[in-house]
Amino acid sequence: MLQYQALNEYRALIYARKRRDLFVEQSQLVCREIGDGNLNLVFHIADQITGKSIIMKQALTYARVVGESWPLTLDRARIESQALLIQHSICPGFVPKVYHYDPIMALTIMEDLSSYLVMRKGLASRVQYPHFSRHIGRFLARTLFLTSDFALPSQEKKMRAAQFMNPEMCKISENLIFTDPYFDSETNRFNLLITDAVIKIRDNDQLKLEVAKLKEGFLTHAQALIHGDFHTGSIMVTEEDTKVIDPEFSFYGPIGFDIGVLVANVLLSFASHEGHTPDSQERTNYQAYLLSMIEEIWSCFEKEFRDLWEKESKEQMTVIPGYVDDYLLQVLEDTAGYAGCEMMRRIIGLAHVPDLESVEDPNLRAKGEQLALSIGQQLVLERWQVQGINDITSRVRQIAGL
Ligand code: SR1
Ligand code: MG
Repeated sequence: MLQYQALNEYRALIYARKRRDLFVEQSQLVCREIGDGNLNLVFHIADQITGKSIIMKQALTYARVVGESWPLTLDRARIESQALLIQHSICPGFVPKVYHYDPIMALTIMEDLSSYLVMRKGLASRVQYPHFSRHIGRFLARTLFLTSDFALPSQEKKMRAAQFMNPEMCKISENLIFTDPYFDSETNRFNLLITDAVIKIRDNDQLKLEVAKLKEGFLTHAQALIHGDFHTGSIMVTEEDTKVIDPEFSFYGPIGFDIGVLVANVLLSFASHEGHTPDSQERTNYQAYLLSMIEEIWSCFEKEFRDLWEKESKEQMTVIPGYVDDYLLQVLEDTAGYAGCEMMRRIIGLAHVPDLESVEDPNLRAKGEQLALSIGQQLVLERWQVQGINDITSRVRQIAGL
């Protein structure tokens, strides 16, 4: 194709059929558009004869969730395919394989993960994943440490940061996470039953000052190539396996942002069980599991990160006693702060999470939403007191009355 054109199922099928590296001439392809995200088209294409299948993801020129009135850069498809390649080289098996990238069509063909479940859905059904925390802690440590100044020569790191300048996608996060929720912005929407809580947040100057500081860190702290949208809808799981998808928001940003967004989304699931799981024993058991998951993610991340610091560091200053402890404490503070921001914006901003949206009874939903807002505020305000991951989880227990 010489010119960008948005695909439909028929055109996607024709495109795939031409790729002889993927499908043979006799293949009988079927194609379904399966995208349910906020931004892109996602086609599942399978050969009925061999059973071989692929995913074809195409960026639209606008945000799908809003429509053509919200134009959006096609460059996000390049960012995503290049980030996937880097993540694959650093942490093989933890991201889908990329088979083909077409810059003109803003399209990536990648491994089909249909046998995996979106993590968010698994958590909604109270599934426990025995290997998940270890996998994701390792993924975070490796992708973040090995793209940082500690592992890359100074010039190469700066070239990478330039390669992953992602201004339009960053601007979305700057607005939707760190700005709009704190003003009467027209993009906001929320359950009217929590209006009082929303007004209190907008009137809380101390909270807004802390959010402003976190926003500044997001804007300026180019620590590592972060995923940039590391919620539980960006992770696919089986009982045995974990894959991270969708790094179209990737850029050089603060390490604690990725960990914080993940922690927030586990906590949003925690809050949603106030509405989804009426049996209190069942609810508290699963909520306790979610908190232990957060503790394990952090401890696996920390262990692997310290290991890499010791064995893979190319930065001379990393031998200074106490540096790694100091660095990880700052990452933990950021994790708490960014988790708090992500929790609040998912309740009162534009982009909500299905975990809570699917609670039909507005009163029950409000209960979960209020809990999420309380946790979010405390994480932002009290992040300076956090010394270890247990300080975060015990605070959540206290707020939830567990
Ligand atoms: C218009 S985009 C809204 C949200 O969807 C993405 O997944 C990001 O989380 C973004 O903030
Ligand atoms: Mg996404």
